[in-house]
Amino acid sequence: MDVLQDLESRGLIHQTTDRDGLEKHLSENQVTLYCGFDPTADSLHIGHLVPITMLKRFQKAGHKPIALVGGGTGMIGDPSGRTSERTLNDDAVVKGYSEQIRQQIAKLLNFDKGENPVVSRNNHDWLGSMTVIDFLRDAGKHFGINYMLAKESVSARIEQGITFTEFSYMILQSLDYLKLNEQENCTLQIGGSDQWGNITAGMELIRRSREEEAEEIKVFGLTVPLITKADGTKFGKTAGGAIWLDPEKTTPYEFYQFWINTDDRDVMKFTRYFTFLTEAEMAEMEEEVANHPENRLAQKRLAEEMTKIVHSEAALEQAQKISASLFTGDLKQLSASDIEQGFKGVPTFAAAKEDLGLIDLLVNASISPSKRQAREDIKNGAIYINGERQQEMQYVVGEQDRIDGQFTIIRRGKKKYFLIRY
Ligand code: 545
Repeated sequence: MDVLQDLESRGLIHQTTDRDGLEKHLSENQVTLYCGFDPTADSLHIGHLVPITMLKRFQKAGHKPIALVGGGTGMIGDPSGRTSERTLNDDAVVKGYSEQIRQQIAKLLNFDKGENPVVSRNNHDWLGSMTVIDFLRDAGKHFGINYMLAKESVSARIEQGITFTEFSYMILQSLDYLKLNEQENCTLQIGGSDQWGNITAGMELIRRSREEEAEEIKVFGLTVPLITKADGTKFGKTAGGAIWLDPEKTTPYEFYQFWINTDDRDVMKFTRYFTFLTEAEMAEMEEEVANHPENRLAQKRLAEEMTKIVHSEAALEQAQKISASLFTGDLKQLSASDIEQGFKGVPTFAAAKEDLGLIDLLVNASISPSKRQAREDIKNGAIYINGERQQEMQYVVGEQDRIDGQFTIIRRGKKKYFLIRY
């Protein structure tokens, strides 16, 4: 199966320019393609995984992907898909984010490894030193104002307002495509559906500025769909915010749990979008969802694949261990690092490493509202220390209850957890 057919069967193609021409182009050539990422934050989130894995799919099919970090464009701000003007980030902030984003993509795509490695470029290298005279003479002359006004990214903002800065953004992205086309024979740009206008603008600039050249220049664009969910809510957002790829912002356990919680109606779609599983493997999963949805095997498989791709085998094992412990309530084998991940966001009480009566601890840590209630809770068997019920009224919480010397986990009732941190 050729790469476009694979992408199509996975539902990964939203739009392409000249579909038949692109198919031919990809079957006859080793194609250099690129996707750009602006450093607007210090981390990518799971929404960015589709275009990133897309670069990998092309690489696996023998083509040559470029991951472009927008160190230059990130200084300006893409109006595409946004209803209001962005605030500009400082030079140093953009530089810092660029490096963080580059490293993140490097980890996912193994830069410079193998026969047709993914390579990275930073458009600050050419946009940063371009003079305003060159910009207006060489690039600006190829862009009619009517053409620019008709672009969705601009027309959608006319009422709200758009500055000349953001209005000009499409020219910068177009210059990148021209640059990569001239210097590296890049002939395909990919991106999310919000990037269609910028991608086609770049193709237009290439055609116009290289029209005198003998051979006919063929360039293409391809966009991936926006990810939607069956229940209509936004993909990739939870009550706690975005699901980041940075393990410091979203722990591998939280990341794993996010995929575990996928709706039955979405699980196969996401598996097709995000993983590299084969048709046969996915057919098996699909049967599981249809016949034994209660086992959630498809969700488990998706969560496993994604945690391995984004984090590591070791991170996956840890996430599974934490999940199993929390499910069974058996918390004894958890390490301090497991607890740190698994109990992020749980009410935490800082205590000194001293013996303390259980009743006092429950009140001090606001686990029970009063001493009377604390006694009641203990008597009723509602209090668990590190997963074990404690019904002794005079129990003293001490050294033996400190996991790795750092934590005691208290549970009140069925699933209200509290953390004592020493
Ligand atoms: C810059 C210069 C180019 C080509 C592309 C660009 C970037 C492009 C853009 N893309 C988005 C983006 O988001 C921030 C990521 C890092 C925190 O704004 N103008 O940079 C997203 N992109 C991936 C997909 C996207 C898009 O990186 O294309 O659709 C999201 O899925 O929004 O020469």
